[in-house]
Amino acid sequence: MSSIDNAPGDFADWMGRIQQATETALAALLPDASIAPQRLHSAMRYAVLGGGKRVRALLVHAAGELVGASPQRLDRLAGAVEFIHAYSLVHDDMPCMDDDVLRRGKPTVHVEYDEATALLAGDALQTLAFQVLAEAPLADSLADQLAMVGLLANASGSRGMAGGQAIDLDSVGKQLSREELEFMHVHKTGALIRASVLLGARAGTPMADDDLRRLDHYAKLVGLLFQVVDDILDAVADTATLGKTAGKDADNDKPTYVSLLGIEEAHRLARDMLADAHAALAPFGPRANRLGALADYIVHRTF
Ligand code: GRG
Repeated sequence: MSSIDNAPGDFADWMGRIQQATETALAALLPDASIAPQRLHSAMRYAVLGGGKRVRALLVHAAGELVGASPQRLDRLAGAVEFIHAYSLVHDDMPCMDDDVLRRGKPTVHVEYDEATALLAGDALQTLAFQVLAEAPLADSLADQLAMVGLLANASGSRGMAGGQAIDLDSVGKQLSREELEFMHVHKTGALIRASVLLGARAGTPMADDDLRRLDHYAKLVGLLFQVVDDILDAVADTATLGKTAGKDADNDKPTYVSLLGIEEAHRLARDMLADAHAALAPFGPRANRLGALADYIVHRTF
């Protein structure tokens, strides 16, 4: 890796390139809106394209670059993860869950289309993610590729994101302990972020067990860190900046890191976790600079 790869400007360039490559890959992997059923395909494209920070895709690529994985494999893996993420946002915004009208600065899918279409678009995006994992070689052996499918399924299902969402829905109006709050967020938000890192890391030269453990530690920290920062942003940022309704957690009486710890302590927790994430990457040296810069980005983002 050249020294220029360590410059902050280089990270911004890299991020822009990966975001663009992700957009292109997602557009190609999605069914065309002219194919029947047009309304459903149009809603799927609306849910996925033209918005989002693509944090999960960036994590797939940064971890994949660490193990020399090909961009083609990483684009596909990033696409699968972003499809799962988009499905979760579509369903989360529906009246039966968070009941929100704004996402990524535009009307939510059930508002722009209708509830039944939003439900189906989320369903179809979820299955498309697994189709994408099944239809091209993404690892050096079928066993390794099957492990990737299992990893994403586990991170998305009742023992991962969907399970975390169930706990979240059940926690409204309740006082959670710090451990309970962490358990909820590790599942709801952390599981898919962790899976993004691990999928990228499995797409190239196999890692030594110790390295994989360190990377997994980083991935868990970043997953939780993402949510701590999300809680802070929900409390302090405005709707226009976030592109989604601000202050929803307090309005809905949801337990968050801010409601539990207060804003100052939540900031301190984020700083401590960021330092731990960098420490977990330290043994990799400059090879892990992108992952380190992504952790910084997750903490310092404004939306
Ligand atoms: C419906 C099964 C199911 C799960 C929903 C992820 C989730 C679970 C709900 C989303 C609600 C939410 C605001 C969660 C907090 C963290 C989070 C996932 C924020 C949105 O992710 P970003 O900021 O979104 O990466 P963009 O738009 O940038 O992709």
